[in-house]
Amino acid sequence: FHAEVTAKAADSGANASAQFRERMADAGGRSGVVDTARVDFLASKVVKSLNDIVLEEKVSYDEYNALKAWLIKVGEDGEWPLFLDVWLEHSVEEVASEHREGSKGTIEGPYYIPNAPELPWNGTIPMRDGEPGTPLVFQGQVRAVDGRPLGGARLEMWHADDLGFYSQFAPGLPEWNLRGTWIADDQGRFEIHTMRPAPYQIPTEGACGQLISAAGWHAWRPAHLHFKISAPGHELITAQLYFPGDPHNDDDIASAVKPELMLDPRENPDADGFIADYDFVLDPE
Ligand code: MBD
Ligand code: FE
Repeated sequence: FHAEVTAKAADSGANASAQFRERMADAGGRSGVVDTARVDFLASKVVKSLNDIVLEEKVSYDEYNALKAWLIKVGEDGEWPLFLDVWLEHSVEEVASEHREGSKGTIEGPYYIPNAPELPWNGTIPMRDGEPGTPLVFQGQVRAVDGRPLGGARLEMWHADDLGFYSQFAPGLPEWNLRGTWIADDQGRFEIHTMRPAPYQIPTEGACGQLISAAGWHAWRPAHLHFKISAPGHELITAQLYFPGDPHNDDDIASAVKPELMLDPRENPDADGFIADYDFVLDPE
């Protein structure tokens, strides 16, 4: 069993490379969207920062070769999406959402898949018979910044199972396990039935795991639900929501937790498990 789990974890990072390539190809290949002057400016700045570190910290040939070997391995293991989304995306997201008045968002991470099965406003997420975990009802409303309910808003949600595995990135799970698209009712309301996710460790068997253990870091993210919320004429929000009391809310390896993204779940009076309420407010486009 342990060997099987190890193989799954190692695959998760690698599959993210193939998925990313596919999505970029579907988008018509977004290369060439950054103009020459900007590439010159940014690439020069990156190269200079690296050179400054070498000179300031007197980096040795052993250290330089360790870096070279590691960078080669990141590509071989297919872990560039994992590396970038864990250690860089949070800053990109910060810049991209600076202007927003509506709900806070956070990073997408490497495991989003578009076009998850559509469900009614109060549908149950695709899951296995006997899916492990504690049931969770997640409900709320999608509104515009002026308070208007956004009837028919789309909520895409995806999350890991109780062992920390995402469908389509770890083998052995049904294609759309714990992934769905809900269409809000005419008042923008939704009621999502799922399982409460568990804390999550990023794959430790590949290059990212090698860096984490070489640096004496940890690989944990707090338990989280991923979302994309959209409505015509409004800016799409990519978000994650978290659970109070998680041991990794304060030291998420991906630096993606914000206080505004904390749920306040309560025991469900009508059924097993928990209920959590949360509203999403979308900016106009
Ligand atoms: C995840 O599940 C995740 O959400 C992020 C941001 C990085 C790695 C794995
Ligand atoms: Fe995640």
